[in-house]
Amino acid sequence: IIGGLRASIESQPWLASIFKYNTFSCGGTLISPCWVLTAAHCFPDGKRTIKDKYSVYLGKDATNETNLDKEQKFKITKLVLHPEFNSDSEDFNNDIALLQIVDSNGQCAQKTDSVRIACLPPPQQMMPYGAYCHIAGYGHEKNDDIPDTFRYSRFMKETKVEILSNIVCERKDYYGNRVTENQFCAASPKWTEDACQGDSGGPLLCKANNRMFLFGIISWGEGCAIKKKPGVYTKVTNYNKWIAEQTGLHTYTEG
Ligand code: 4AZ
Repeated sequence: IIGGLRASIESQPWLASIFKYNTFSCGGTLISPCWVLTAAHCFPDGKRTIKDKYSVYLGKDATNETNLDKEQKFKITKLVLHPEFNSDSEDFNNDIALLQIVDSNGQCAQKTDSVRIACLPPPQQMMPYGAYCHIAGYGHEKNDDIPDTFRYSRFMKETKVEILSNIVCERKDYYGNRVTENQFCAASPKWTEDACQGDSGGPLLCKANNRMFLFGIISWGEGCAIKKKPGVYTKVTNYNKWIAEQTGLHTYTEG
């Protein structure tokens, strides 16, 4: 996360961290005790992914620290990549994946102060264009091109970005036709706050009907915190049906 502040996991208790072998690779969001929503591009081997390579953690303040009182560790029992995600296309359309998780005792996530579920928006919920929404992750804090894990913040950070209309984001000086109807863009007015490398897969949450909902999955962008190059997010409201079909979860409009 560029800009923003360090925060403790209790302020984003749905934030998951995905590790490949023992290296942090992506963020994710807990949407039910047994399911984490993330980005399909976090699994570059696609259907040939070896699930045993991966671990999923919840309740972590920092990716390089272990706090057994707070964190919960899982393996992936099922990896569902969106069937129309194509890592070869440069727009990253359908950059969405579901992970079914289980711990070494055969249990899913347990609700604590540091581990909690994020709500999916109800069906037909409108995108809150113009609203400020929260993003969180353990990714880069500075915009540089060195793809080096040491540049990850390691600490969880969060910040606020404004949801842009697709009309603005599809302008030639923004991303043109590289942004699809399954995506939206978000940025800060002074281009000082953004998601960055290592944040992808993680959440963008907005208030709607006085409650916070998961509207976006951090997906891609040209660099980070660059003028007219906003962060691009997977539009979760386009996938309600797919998520329900894959997980058997329902999204509620009340409660
Ligand atoms: C990445 O590489 C990435 N500025 C994620 C988000 C953004 C850029 C890159 C948005 O994971």
